[in-house]
Amino acid sequence: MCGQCGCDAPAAVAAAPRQRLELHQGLLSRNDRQAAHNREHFQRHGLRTLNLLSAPGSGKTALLEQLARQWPRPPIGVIVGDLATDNDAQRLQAAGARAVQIRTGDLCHLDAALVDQAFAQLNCRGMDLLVIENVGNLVCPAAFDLGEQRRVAVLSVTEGEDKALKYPALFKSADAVVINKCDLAVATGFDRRSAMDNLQAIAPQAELFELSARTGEGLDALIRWLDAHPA
Ligand SMILES: Nc1nc2c(ncn2[C@@H]2O[C@H](COP(=O)(O)OP(=O)(O)OP(=O)(O)O)[C@@H](O)[C@H]2O)c(=O)[nH]1
Ligand SMILES: [Zn+2]
Ligand SMILES: [Zn+2]
Ligand SMILES: [Zn+2]
Repeated sequence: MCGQCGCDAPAAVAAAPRQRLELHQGLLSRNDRQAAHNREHFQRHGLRTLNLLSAPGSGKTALLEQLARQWPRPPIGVIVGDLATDNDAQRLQAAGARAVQIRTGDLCHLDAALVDQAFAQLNCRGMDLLVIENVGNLVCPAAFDLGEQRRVAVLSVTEGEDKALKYPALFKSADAVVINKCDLAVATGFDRRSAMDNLQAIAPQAELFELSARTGEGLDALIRWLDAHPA
């Protein structure tokens, strides 16, 4: 895990519980100020903004490749965080998105300051949708507001039905949950009813979309939801 969210900072580890709490709260309040700045910045540019979160490999980039092709007013913008490679930005650019990669090194989530730096590199003229693809991780990204309007969590059928129960903070903070890889649901024996019950128990506020980023089936409903919420 990383130092910035406090999960393994030496000072945090050595500190007494109360000091550890204060260190963590200090980091988050600094992030919240930067996030408020980002939010104003995005609004001035007339951008709808999403923070896309999931475990590694759930299909965030695959979903955005389809969205880049099908969004009614292309191009979309993407800020994408990964520990070590530019692979996702290259895939997204090939799909027609304007993509900026943030290489986080050993940092296991994006924070608002990293997003602000990346946004400065993005040409957002003529763009009305900006998606921030977070680092694949179901834990600490949930604690960091990036200045987005909405959060979308992705859960793929290959991960099992209980992820919302195991990682409630992320799912509780989501405005929408995408169940991805539905083309594999039968092959993996995905228990749809159980997954829906778990999501309903943890995240009753979230809109649900079932789709396949591979085939594009079901993406139209997500696009309608995004389109219905202006910047
Ligand atoms: N069958 C199937 N495969 C999918 C689907 N969506 C993604 N995949 C595959 O799943 C793998 C991971 O997809 P990515 O889009 O790289 O996942 P990601 O969430 O962006 O991964 P990280 O950025 O590493 O966290 C790739 O091999 C994709 O082709 C889907 O809907 N169906
Ligand atoms: Zn990705
Ligand atoms: Zn972290
Ligand atoms: Zn700024």
